[in-house]
Amino acid sequence: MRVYGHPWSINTRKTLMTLAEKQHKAEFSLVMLPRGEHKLPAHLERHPFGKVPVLEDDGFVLYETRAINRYLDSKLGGNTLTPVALREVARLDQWINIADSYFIPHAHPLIVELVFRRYLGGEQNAQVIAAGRQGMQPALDALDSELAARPYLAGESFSLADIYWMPYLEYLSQVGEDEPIRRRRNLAAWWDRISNRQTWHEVARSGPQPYEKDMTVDVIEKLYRKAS
Ligand SMILES: N[C@@H](CCC(=O)N[C@@H](CS)C(=O)NCC(=O)O)C(=O)O
Repeated sequence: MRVYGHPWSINTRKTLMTLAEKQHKAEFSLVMLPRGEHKLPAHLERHPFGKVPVLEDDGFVLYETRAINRYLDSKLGGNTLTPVALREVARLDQWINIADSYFIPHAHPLIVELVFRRYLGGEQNAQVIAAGRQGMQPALDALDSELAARPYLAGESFSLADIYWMPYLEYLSQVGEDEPIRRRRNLAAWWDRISNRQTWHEVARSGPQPYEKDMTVDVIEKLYRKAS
């Protein structure tokens, strides 16, 4: 089994976290997004839209993070990340859709400015930052009120829905944008609970990070290219 992706990529991290929870070590092939490798023919053959991650499993090639993670969860042992109960499955889908519709459209541009702008070139856009900060508040309110009722988004156990939110909250926390998380009690408790999982430390807190001072993209290339 092989994952094509980049260790800093938000969507790659969702898949790496799923694999970590399933206690499965896949091969990793670095796709250097900062060098545009995701738009080269070799990668477009795997993913016609030129994105990461892509999963390859014994000749079966799959792209789109949600589909990949569902596949991994069904196929592999380890923790079960999809509930069985009808209403918990519905909640899982609901919270992934809420992220897609009401959170990511605001949080992602904010993270691009605060974390990735320095690798993309150009100046930070203050308007995008302000709009992102403001725009993500209703989704954080909804999270906070929902998490008053249960420990995880789908129900009593950690699931693919929780994983879906993690990379955004991680980057926001690491660049000092954690006040909106901290001031919401249930959200803060949930974030502490899920981000302190050993698996998350392995996926998102070990190795070089894009928000570190003096970090360059070459560091990742040197580290992962020889392993690819
Ligand atoms: N809908 C896709 C989105 C994947 C995606 O946007 N990946 C980002 C990295 S987190 C990417 O490849 N960006 C490169 C680009 O858009 O050019 C999925 O869920 O896998």
